[in-house]
Amino acid sequence: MNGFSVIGAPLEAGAPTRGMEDAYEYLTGIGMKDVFPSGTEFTSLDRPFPCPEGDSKMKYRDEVVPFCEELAARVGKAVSSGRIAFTVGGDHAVAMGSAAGAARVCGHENVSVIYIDGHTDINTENSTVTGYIHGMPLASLMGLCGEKLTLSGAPFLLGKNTFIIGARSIDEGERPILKSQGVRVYAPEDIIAVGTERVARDVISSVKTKYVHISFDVDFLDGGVFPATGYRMPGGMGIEDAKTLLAAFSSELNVVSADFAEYNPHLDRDGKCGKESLEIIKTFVEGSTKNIS
Ligand SMILES: [Mn+2]
Repeated sequence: MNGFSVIGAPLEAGAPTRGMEDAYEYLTGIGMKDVFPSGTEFTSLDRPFPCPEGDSKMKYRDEVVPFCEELAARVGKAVSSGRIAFTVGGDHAVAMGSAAGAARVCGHENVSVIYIDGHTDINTENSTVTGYIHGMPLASLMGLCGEKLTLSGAPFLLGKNTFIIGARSIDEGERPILKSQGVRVYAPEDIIAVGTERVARDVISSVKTKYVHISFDVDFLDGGVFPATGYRMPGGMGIEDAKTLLAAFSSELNVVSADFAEYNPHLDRDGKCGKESLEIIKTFVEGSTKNIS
């Protein structure tokens, strides 16, 4: 790869809470551009035009899906020109678009997704409890959702190339999907048992594809450590764990695109989580820079 394209993805219709839409603008305001090397492109998608909630099993589908199509096109364009596409969400439904964009360029059987998240995000419109699309991006990418929740050209991802790290909230309806697709899941207790570095090694040696997409949701972090997100949950990991994983993956794998999702600056009263977000992003950038020529 020869540089970075940072893409703002101001989407919040995929989630029940408001405010993630402003993350790109907020992080830019506190110095995100300084975290990336000179020559980095910075662009943002426009906010989606508000649509009615619609089908209760795929809320705001008419807002989320076209937005993700556009994001996929932007990410695809960056990756095909040799740039690492770094998507700043937005709610985690953005992964439906960003990973699809990478897979369209690289080939769906050639991309692994490392999904660092407190949830497994593999619901379909049939299994969902909440109806919000940010709980469905992995299922959509694998082509397990119906036509209305599927971007053109799917499937974009195989279960055997999918690794979820940090999940501690798994819906009953997601368990059979994870199992049948052969997705590997590392819960916080699995990480604590062997250490974060060991989990990083294990995932790196298990990746069999030429290309990798990394998707980071801030609710991987413990809700007490990082409260600036809509779904605060206890039992999560720490900032250092996030850095350890991102440093290892970005420097040792051929990462073509990545997401940073679900940071909500409106819930960040003292600005601490914003600063930590930049630290986490910086770790990824420094690791990836080793692979840039
Ligand atoms: Mn998520």
